[in-house]
Amino acid sequence: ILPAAEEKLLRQRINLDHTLNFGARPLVQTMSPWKAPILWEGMFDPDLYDQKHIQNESSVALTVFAVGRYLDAYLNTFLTSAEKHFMLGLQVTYYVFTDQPEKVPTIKFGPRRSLKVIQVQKYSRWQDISMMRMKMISDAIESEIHHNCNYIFCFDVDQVFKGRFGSEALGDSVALLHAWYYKRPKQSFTYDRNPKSKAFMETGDYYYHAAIFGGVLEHVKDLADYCFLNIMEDKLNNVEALWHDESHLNKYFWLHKPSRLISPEYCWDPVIAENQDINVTRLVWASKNYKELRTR
Ligand code: 2GW
Ligand code: MN
Repeated sequence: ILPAAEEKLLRQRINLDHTLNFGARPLVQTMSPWKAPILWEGMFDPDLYDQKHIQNESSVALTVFAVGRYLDAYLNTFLTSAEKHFMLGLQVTYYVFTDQPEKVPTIKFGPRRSLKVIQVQKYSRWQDISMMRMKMISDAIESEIHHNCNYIFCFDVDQVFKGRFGSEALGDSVALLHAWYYKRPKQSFTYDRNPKSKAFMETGDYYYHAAIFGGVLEHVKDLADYCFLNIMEDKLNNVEALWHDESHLNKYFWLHKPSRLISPEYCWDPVIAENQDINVTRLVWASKNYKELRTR
């Protein structure tokens, strides 16, 4: 990296976490055993984070895949809602990966917000559509995204923004606590338990949801490369991890602890009745008609 670029990166990593109020949410865990903050509503001053990131010219890439029927089913709502809630005030570039570029909706974007389409092929197995995202994210970081952005967040498309999803979530390496598992005992975590798979793990810290992961480019590229490599090695050995890319992502974050965790307020499933911890829903799972979407 050039000295100027390096200096910029350093400036961008100015840390506001000493301003976090870890006691604001006594009923939930607000810090991991390795001292990474777990972000819950009430712990942070949103304006403080916004000011700092605007001042430091932080720029954010959002990647999302909309392949096959998922484009019509989800992309428009996803993007329209992101325009209302995702990283407002910062420079944002959406990278939409699709097999049907001509069908990407035309949306009126806010200032300093834009969209790029990256054409991808449609794998016939849905497991491959999901897993191959890791390869394409890595390639795009290397070829395009690093020119425009210093942070990246990778999203599933089958979700809708409902509230602020802001700059407090930016960090070196960011993982999401899975809405269904954040309160469950570790034995119930659905890690891959097959010793033949590279994703195999016996124990871990949390169960992370692959619907959102992010961080600075070099960390996310490392994660994507790691997952892709292990997915390919599994293919050579004729095995597939239980939850595909999500199993590999859980293994990666077990070996390389994330520096920042986001609570299920950042990705909630409204089907879950027990929701007393959820003071704000920032993003929710869209309802899914599995039969219609998954049969072909
Ligand atoms: C996926 C499953 C079945 C049929 C189609 C697809 C599909 C997914 C597709 O036809 N087109 C497509 O663009 N996708 C993309 O892959 C899309 O961005 C979608 O959000 C993402 C993951 O698939 P999804 O959302 O149906 O899977 P979930 O919600 O069960 O996700 C969790 O588990 C996955 C692995 O099985 C991934 O790790 C995902 O990140 C997790 O949230
Ligand atoms: Mn999903």
